[in-house]
Amino acid sequence: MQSEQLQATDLRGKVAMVTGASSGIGEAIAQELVQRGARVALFARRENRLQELAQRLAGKGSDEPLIVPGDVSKPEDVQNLVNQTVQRWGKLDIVIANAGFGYRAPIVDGDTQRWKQLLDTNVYGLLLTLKYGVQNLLKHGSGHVVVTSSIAGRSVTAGGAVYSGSKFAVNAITEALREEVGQQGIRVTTIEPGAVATEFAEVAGYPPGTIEAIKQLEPLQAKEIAHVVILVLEQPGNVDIAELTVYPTKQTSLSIFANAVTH
Ligand code: NJP
Repeated sequence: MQSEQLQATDLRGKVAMVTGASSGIGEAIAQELVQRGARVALFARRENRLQELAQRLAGKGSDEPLIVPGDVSKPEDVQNLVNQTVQRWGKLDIVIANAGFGYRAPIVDGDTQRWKQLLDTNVYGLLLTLKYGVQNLLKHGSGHVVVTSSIAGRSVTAGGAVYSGSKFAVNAITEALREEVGQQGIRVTTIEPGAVATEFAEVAGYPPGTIEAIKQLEPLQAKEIAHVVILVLEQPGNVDIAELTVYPTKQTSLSIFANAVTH
């Protein structure tokens, strides 16, 4: 029997915006996209890190990346990202909503400023990215949204109320979006990674014991998550991988985080 050739999505010439592109998973996704010929707008607060990445990517793809510094929790910054991307390349095909950070503490000890900053970034910032990004995808009746959630969006341990709570919200928001725009040809995917070796643990302020425990798990590399994202994006246009959980093989639960409190 002759096997039919599947029509993979070609990323060459696609226009993508990546939030949280200044390090870790977002940086790795941007890199993989550029190497496959996509045109990529890089967004995060640390402009110097975006410039360093753009320099490293120079000559590797079809076009130089666009650098748009900004804070994902500010509507005007996210609108600026979308506007600049569309102005430069005339369209938007792929939204990678990835900016986020972690925090752990029992609720009664919680730092209310950190709570607010985390929810503003992980939840409100995601909503802004989806609102302004997807408005543009809808104009063309096609496109793909990939959201970085977490295994912490599927289960919770003591100390994880706010981070897990934010990622449960991310999963709900992303699923609602899929139901809202699927009929209009827009694919929506939630990626839920386990531990990934990025700046995440340091930014979250995990204690040394937790950082060591993560190392023992042989955490995923950012590039490995980026490869999963590429796999999802390259599916034929009628295939939407809605949700993917990706663990380091040795991570079988969230228990290593149970006693971790941000310092
Ligand atoms: O962490 P990191 P990851 N406005 O710290 C940006 C999820 N995740 O790559 O603004 C705009 O290397 C920040 O940029 P900057 C996690 O929840 C991770 O691991 O310059 N951007 C940087 O580029 C998050 O959603 C693990 O500081 C803002 C990026 O976000 C995603 O993966 C496990 C921003 C963070 O890069 C990427 O995190 C898991 C703002 N207000 C889920 N605030 C893991 N690593 O183990 C932050 O399950 N950024």
